Amino acid sequence: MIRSPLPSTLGVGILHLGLGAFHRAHQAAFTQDAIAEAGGDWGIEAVSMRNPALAELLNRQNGTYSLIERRPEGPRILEMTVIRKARALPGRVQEVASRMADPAIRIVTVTVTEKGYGASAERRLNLSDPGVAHDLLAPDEPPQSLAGLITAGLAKRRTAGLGGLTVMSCDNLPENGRLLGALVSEFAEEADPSLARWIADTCRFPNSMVDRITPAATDKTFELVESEVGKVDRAAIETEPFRQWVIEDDFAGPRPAWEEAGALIVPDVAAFETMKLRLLNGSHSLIAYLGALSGYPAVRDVVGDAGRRAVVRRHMADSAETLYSAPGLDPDAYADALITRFANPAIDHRCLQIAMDGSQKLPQRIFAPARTQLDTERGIGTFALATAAWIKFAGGRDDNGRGIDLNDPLADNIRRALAASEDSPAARVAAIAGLAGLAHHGVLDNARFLRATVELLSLLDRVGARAAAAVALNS
Ligand code: CS2
Repeated sequence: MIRSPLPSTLGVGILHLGLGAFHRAHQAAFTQDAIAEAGGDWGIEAVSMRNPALAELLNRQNGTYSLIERRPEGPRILEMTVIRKARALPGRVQEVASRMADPAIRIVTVTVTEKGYGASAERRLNLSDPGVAHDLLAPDEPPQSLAGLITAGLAKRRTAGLGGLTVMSCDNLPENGRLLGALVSEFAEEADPSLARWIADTCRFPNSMVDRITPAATDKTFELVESEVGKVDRAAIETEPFRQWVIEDDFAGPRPAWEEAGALIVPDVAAFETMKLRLLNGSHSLIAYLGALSGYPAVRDVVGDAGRRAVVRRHMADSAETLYSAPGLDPDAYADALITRFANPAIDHRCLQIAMDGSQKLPQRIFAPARTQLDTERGIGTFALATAAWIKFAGGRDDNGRGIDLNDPLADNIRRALAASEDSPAARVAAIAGLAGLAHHGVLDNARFLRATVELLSLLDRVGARAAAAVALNS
């Protein structure tokens, strides 16, 4: 195990919301390395949004955990000590909000996944989100939505007479910082217009592109740490060696020297972000649905199959056509490197993990680039395949008739819509196209896209994912 180089006296400078595996493998690792290189009291206080047991577990370990980098030639285990304290949000919302009024805290980072934002298809507060609805209807009760929590924290900061904060989204959403800033501003405007003005004047919401493939920890993760490090660590996680962080240079105050840890601090992240969302995440979703339908457990199994790998590579090539060029970006080399990362034999990234929350992921991963392909009259085959495979997956049965448990915030509406359309592929596609809250960018209103999706869905029904993928490749 590689020991942490951080001093035990390290102070806290960052409040992080969302203590999942991804944060512990990504921002925590960059921040630990940045402090090791350049110093600064940038320890992290991390908030578990739903899981108090995880916060308790980490606190029992003084915030330390093992990070396993799964390299094809063998694992490397790092001791992580950058998280100085963990907190649990449930039942302690005001306490967490108050942490934003600590002068030592200069940055709030956020990883709450796509659905955690409570945003509508129009990127405004989603009034059908129970947390958002609660906060708007009961402004005197502790907030339940992300925007409500951040607004409450910023209100306390203003009352304490402190300067503004940098609030940085690290989720896989287009213009993630702009989105979070807009939601907070909309919320603050409702609560107190003068607060909204203070936020606009003093706080910053930079966009950032984050990347590190991080499967959920399993018993194998814990067994490896126990045998290599000699202690039980149920907060251990594993990740790939690769990592990338591109951050918009827009801060309200100081920040860690993340560039010393390899992050890129740039004026505009859009080109990096679009490439990553469409090539990596878009392909991930395609792989996840094809894999889950034909019973492949993990991403590496799907790209290990030559036929399916060819479909995925084609999807990357077609997605690359939708990007605008920027200095330093090479989508072709990026795509080749992605295939190698996906095939990493040491990473067991479950298709079902990626397949969840499709209604929140497909808009930016599949529908937005498909829109560009339609507008420029280019190939849409693999985009329609991903859409059809998602619809088939959402129907709840794989190619061998085994049940699939749909995990999606719109699951009830999706199930209802599909149940009403019986077995007809055209009716199922139409039902999904009509789903309230699905940001399909007009793609599911387009005759050419609909035709291709219906055709592929009926192929998936008749011959399964393997044969349908071969047809899409040759279309
Ligand atoms: C994945 C991402 O679960 C998913 O939807 O596509 O978590 C992906 O592994 C990361 O964005 C990689 O950086």
